[in-house]
This record gives sequence, structure tokens and C-alpha cells, in this order.
Amino acid sequence: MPKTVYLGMIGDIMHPGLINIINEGAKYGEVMIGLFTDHAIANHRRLPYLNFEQRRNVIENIRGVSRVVPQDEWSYVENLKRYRPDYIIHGDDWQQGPDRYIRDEVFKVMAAQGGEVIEIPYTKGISDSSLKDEMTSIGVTPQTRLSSLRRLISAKPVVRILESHSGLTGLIIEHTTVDVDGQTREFDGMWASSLTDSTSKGKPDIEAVDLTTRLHDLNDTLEVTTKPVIFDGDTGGKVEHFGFTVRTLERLGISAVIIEDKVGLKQNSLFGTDAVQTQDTIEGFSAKIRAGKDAQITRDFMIIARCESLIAGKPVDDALERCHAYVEAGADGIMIHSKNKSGDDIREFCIRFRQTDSHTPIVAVPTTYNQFTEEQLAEWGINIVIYANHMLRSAYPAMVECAKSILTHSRSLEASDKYCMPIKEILNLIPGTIKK
Ligand code: SPV
Ligand code: MG
Repeated sequence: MPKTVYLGMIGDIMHPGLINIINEGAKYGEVMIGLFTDHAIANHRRLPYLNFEQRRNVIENIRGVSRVVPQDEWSYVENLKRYRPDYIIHGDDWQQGPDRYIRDEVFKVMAAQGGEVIEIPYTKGISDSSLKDEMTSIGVTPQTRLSSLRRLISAKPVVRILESHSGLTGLIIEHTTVDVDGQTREFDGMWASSLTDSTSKGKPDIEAVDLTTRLHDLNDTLEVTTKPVIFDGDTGGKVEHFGFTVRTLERLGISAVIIEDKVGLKQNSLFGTDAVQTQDTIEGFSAKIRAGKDAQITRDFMIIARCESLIAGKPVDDALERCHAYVEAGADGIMIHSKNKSGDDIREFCIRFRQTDSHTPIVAVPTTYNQFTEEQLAEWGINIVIYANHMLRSAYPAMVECAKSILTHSRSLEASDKYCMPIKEILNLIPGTIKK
């Protein structure tokens, strides 16, 4: 019986370091690749450019690989117990950094099963993630970006989206990471908010900034980012126009549009019943959803129906009736909105919605009920959490304070020290800035 050698990998981008480790493994026996699924990767790294089947197809055809099996967790334990390999091979880079605990687990399981761990020197300067950084700087195709939202929804317990209204906020969302409990966290994508698109132009959020203008500006964000975008489509306009909107968004590589079931002059939902919030009929809004679905070209684009019943002061029953009807009409997801601070109405809605619909993605915008964590919202059945306006709301007070400080002191010394980033930092902020 030939010995088996287990090698876990993401296998997104082939490079000499991976070929080296496969060749090293083949010296000990038949190499079994534990290929990480999107689910295994989603909470630890960015999703691979290639999906699982594409990666499997590439890896299976590499000389020295005998078998490819899915590894569905970041931890190796389950697969090592299932396949009981004689060896596991890994680069020695896991001795340091957040994945150290993974190594400890592997040593324990292999020792218990009478197997052996082989560590080989890490190929310096080349890794999947450093190559990915390079690729990020090259960009992304519209189709890859578009389809990434659906992949994220199926791979992650909750997809985390932050509002962007400029290339700069797009860059913040693209690159900001924090380490929490050994895991790297980042945002999964961007929300093109009608509120912040309008506000950043000094205009009210009443569909006064037209689609062409918003898309023109969104292009700045698309040029410097690779993550998926969910577009706030307001009411979606007239039924006859909505199909054109869908096609335009698809062409740009936008992953989803959210349209709300309101008619007449749209006013921001967070006014609640202080403003006139008139909802469309179920039939009328369903016809708009159908018109969008009929116009759609790709399989991956999502039309998400936003229900404003709770905003308009109606009961959860009304929201449930509408959302089920919208799904029936073809909506790929629903967004339930509320300005209630307790979150009780959203929680009740989600739990009751999930009793009869276990799979349609639910989107929530917890602006007022912001005491709940993403994990708690996911427990209610929510799949996508949108932080809908926080980039603009945090920047504005800082700018006002800076302006006041300059006026007060008749100079910028105080403002620079207190409210401004160093000049050196802003000069180096944007990738591609050339230094002499
Ligand atoms: C937006 O961000 O424009 C939204 C969400 O539509 S809300 O402002 O809460 O209505
Ligand atoms: Mg809006």
C-alpha cells in the first residue's frame, strides 16, 4: 500500500512554491490535496478568484497530485480523522502568526493516529496572498465581481457590507483589516447608498440625483476596488425603466440592486412615519420585480426587494405577506427595514419569515438597532448586514470641526494637529503615487 501525504491548499493561483511542496510531498507517497472550500476560507481570507470547481479542475491536473478532496473547515482536524493520511506536509510559515493553533491541532491529531508532520522551508517572497495583492492591483472583471456576492452569501454566515460614496471610501473598504481572536476581518463589499450619494453632493435623498450621475461617480469606486457592490436603486423608477437599470448595472459588474416598494416622492426611510411613505400595491411592485428579472442577462445578478411596511408603521404581518409575494414574483432576496430602536420588529419578522422560507437571503440595515452584533443578527436568519451611511456620517463631523478650528484660530496649526492626517500620510495613501 502506498503511503498517503495530505496537503491542504487554497490553490487559487499556481506558483512555484506550491509546485515545490507537491514535489516534496510526492517523495513520501501519494499526494492527496485537501482543497479548501469557499466556506472554509470565507472567515479567514478573501474568497479566491476561482470557485471551488475551477480550482479542483486545475489542481487535479497537476503532475504529482493523486487525489483532490474538499476541506470544508479552516482546521485540518476533521479531514485528518476522515482520511487518516500517513503524512501531512506544510510550509514552516505556520510556526508563527495567527495560524499557529492550526499547527498545534495538526500535531496532536497526527500523533494520536500514528502519522507524521513534515514541515518544509517556506518559499520566500511567493505566496497565494502576496500574489493576490498583486492581482488586486491589476483589478477584476465585471463578471467576477458581479458573481462574488452570491458566493459570499453561500460561504459565510453573514456578509458584511459598508457604505461607499467615493473612490476613497471604496479604498477604505477594500483594504481595511483588523485581527480579532486570531482571525483577520474585513468588509465583504460596498453599499452604494442613495442617502450618501445624494448628501455628498449636497442634495436631498429624494431620487433627485439621477441614475446616470450616480453610476458615473460609482465608476470611481469600481476603478480602484475588486469587492462586490450592492446598489441602492431607490424605488427602481417606472416599471418600463427598471429593465434598463438592471442591464446597465449588470454591465458594470454590480452584484445586486435593492429596490423599495414605495411610490410617489421617495423620502428617506429613517424619517419613518414623520414623512409620507406610500407603498406600492403587492401587484404593482411584483410587476416591477418581474420586469427586472426578465431583463437580466447573467444568472448571478440579484434583484432584492425592500419592504417598507415597518417604516410606514404597518404590522409585521403586512411585511410578511408582501415579502413572500415578492419572492414569488422572482426576488432573489428581501430587505426588511425599520427605524425601531429595539430591533424587536425585525427579529420577529426574520424568525417568522424563516418558518416558511429557509433559503431566500434576508438583508438588514441596522442603523437604529445597532446594539446587535452581526452574529446575533445572523442568528435571527439575516444573511447580509449593511452599514448604510457610516463613512459619510463619520467624516462630516470631523470636517466641520476642522473648519471651525481654522475660523476660530485664524490659522490651521490647531486643526492640523487635532483633526488632520499628516501630509506625508496623505501623499502615500493612494496606491500608485509616484515618489521621486
Ligand atoms: C440608503 O442608505 O440610502 C438607504 C438606507 O436607503 S436608509 O437610509 O436607511 O433608508
Ligand atoms: Mg436609499
